[in-house]
Amino acid sequence: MHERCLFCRIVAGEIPADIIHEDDLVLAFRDINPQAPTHVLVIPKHHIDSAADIGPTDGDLLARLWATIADVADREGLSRGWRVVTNVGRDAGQSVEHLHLHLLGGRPMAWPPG
Ligand code: DGP
Repeated sequence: MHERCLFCRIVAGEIPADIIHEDDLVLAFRDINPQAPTHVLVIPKHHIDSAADIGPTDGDLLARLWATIADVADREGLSRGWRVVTNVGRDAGQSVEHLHLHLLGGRPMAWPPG
């Protein structure tokens, strides 16, 4: 755990969140500032700064992250489609330096994203 990391503190239960899935590897909770009717953040429980820091030993974690996303999308009823975004670094608008996948759905989405 990184003591000053917001998402590590959510994992530790120090900051409340609307948690919709938790297992040994990942946590999923609703974004505090939703950009779509469904906006869920899916994160690894252990600290990784961003997708740029995923390594060759993270295969099980990646599988779990994506399986969780598909399960949450199903539970949220996103049968018309959904989008996953992960921001890396300043230009992409990453504001929390703990890897998180945004699951967005429940409305039509434009492409390219802004
Ligand atoms: P990004 O900009 O890609 O780093 O996304 C960070 C997201 O985290 C942003 O959509 C808002 C969300 N967020 C920030 N602080 C909190 C919080 O305390 N609780 C929850 N649930 N979400 C948060």
